[in-house]
Amino acid sequence: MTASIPATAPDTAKLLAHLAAQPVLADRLGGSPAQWSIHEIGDGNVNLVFAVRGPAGAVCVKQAPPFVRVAGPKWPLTPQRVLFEHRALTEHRRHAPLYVPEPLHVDAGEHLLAVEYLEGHTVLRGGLVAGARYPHFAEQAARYLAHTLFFTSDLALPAGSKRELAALFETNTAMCQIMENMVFTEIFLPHPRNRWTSPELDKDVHALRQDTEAKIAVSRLKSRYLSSRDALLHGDLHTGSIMVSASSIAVIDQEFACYGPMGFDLGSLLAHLLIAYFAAGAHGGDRSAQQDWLLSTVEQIWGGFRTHFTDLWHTHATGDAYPPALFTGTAQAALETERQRYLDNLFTDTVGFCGAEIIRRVIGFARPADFTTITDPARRATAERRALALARTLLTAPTSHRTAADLTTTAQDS
Ligand code: SR1
Ligand code: MG
Repeated sequence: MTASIPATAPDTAKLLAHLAAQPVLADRLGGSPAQWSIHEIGDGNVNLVFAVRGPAGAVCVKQAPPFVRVAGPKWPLTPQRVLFEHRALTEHRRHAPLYVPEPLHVDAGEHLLAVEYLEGHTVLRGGLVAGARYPHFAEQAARYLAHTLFFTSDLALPAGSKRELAALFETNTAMCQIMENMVFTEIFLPHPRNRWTSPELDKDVHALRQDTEAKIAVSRLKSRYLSSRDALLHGDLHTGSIMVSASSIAVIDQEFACYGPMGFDLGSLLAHLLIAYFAAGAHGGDRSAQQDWLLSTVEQIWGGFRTHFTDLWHTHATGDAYPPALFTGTAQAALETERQRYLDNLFTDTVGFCGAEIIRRVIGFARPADFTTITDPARRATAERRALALARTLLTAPTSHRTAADLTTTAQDS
């Protein structure tokens, strides 16, 4: 991001006083507030994030200003977003406790959320930009996705519980609107928030604005995002929303959580791994081993997700969709065929959403550090143009990608 951070000095003394009044936080930090330290550590676009340390431990505190952090007060945004994040953390942690941090405290009035401090973890995107690989990441991400999406869907939840849960997220309107505008609409228009590598990509951006086939395809996906209530999504699952260590991952930043199409989360994560793949080729030095790992990670995430999701459907089909009572005896084979058709359709959705997310990260407001840290504009534009070429193909021809290997082959050929 090149936008400047507004000069709003956070009132850290007030924040510490608030934390001190919460026994769960005061106990975790230990000692007295005079012994606590507080540092702003956030690098995201939307909120302030603080590391608070005491003699006994640390907590991570997120504070939502009533505007978008990197834009300042000229872009107001509801500070109630921390409530939706807390709800999603709580729900997703029930289903994937190994991969979702513990929420410790939320305060609607102060617009702050405290979660466990993830000692020894760094933001995945930062690691990828530095050239790192994480051998366990694909398996952990696949399990996280399978568990959070399956257990919040109609395959696992009785209809009444599912509707009640979905209703808790139905009014995360302001955050969903950001996605509706930024992912599916603004980038195809001459919107003032759009940014790209100019003048190198000017013609590409102009071509996209005239690209009716792409606009139909992205509008079809927007309609899915607006109308689907398939599962509780993270809603913004990029590599800046995942903390990693050598052996574990923790998925953070659930403020965009909503019920929606499962392919939105899957496609977003794959998009950012592919963005890292293209960027790695332009950072300088030999990054071929990392690039191979990134493509293999894309394939392993989809493959692992498909396996785990199918297994859960076999073992935990406690929801009202596909009632097991209808599929006894020989009908079980037909149900198995239907499961595979369901997952094939989900992959088609995933491919399309992946394309949409890549495009908006090349020419939209929230450009990722993978690209923006490439200092040579010509090299950056080459990487971004390859990403755009892949993205357009995914967006307009999702069904010609039947497997994750098809997807990575198209990436290599782009
Ligand atoms: C207001 S900017 C919104 C984007 O930045 C965040 O990092 C999210 O990814 C979101 O899409
Ligand atoms: Mg975020």
